[in-house]
Amino acid sequence: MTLQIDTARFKNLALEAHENGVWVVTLNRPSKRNALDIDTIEELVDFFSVAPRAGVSAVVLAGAGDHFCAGLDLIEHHDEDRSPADFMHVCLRWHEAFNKMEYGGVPIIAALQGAVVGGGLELASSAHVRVMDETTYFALPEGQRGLFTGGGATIRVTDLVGKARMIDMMLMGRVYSGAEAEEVGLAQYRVEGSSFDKAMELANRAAENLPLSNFAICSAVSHMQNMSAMDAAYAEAVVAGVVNTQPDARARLAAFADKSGARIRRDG
Ligand code: 1HE
Repeated sequence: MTLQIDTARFKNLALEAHENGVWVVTLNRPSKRNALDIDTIEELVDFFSVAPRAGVSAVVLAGAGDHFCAGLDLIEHHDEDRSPADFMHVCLRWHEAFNKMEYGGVPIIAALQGAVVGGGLELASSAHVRVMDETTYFALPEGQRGLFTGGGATIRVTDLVGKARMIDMMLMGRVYSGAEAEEVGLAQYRVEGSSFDKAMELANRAAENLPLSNFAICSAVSHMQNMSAMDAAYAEAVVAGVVNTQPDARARLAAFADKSGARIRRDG
């Protein structure tokens, strides 16, 4: 059963379907530096709930304008004057969206420019691959704003950079950019040109893999991180049992056997 994505329902996200089932999902409130209000979060939940069953082979996640994302919509948060319970529920919706991304099985490549801060970094860290350019910078300014991360940074950003750097980023408002940001693990690719073009190239490359392989890579690895080593090894065997015997893989294995399949070379 293949679901349809009703693009007309989306207002804060711009959606574009490209060839090979690659979709571009763009945060589209550049005048607000793509700050994440509750409507944007709900649209992310909607899109990433349907994408795995709608033939989406890969996603490029981008932000319109000069900045990827300024994090939580601070104006909405100020105006709503939320109770602790209200904000807990807001955070649970963020988790719903970001878990759908990380565990959904569809490769997500984030194209980052300008500010990737606060909740914007939480969003970016829910993607599977991050591409930065020379304008990109990362920070967690929550501490300075009298706030705390609520969209999964304590888990995902800590996974990327380690606990000591995470605490330093939050305490000091430390900003990472350039080679240093790449070295600490905030992005896997850094380009001089357009991060979007590179992200498209990577998304198209991932889309050449069989969908079931990509599903396993972009869900099983994350699930296994949450398991004991014994359980993860067992789950890996079960996933490999399903993926590595898929009928669609036979042609690729046959191509290796008859020597027409590509060999892995040092220069890629
Ligand atoms: C916003 C937001 C926002 C901009 N919420 N409206 N996040 C932050 O602490 C980042 C806050 N934003 C900034 O530091 C800067 O805006 C930027 C570095 C991202 C961009 O600077 P700049 O000079 O290009 O833009 P600007 O003039 O600051 O803002 C332009 C407009 O965007 C302006 O609106 P306008 O109607 O007055 O034109 C800003 O109000 C609006 N804007 N950022 C709402 N964040 C689940 S917990 C997560 C916790 C967090 O994410 S804490 C938030 C961290």
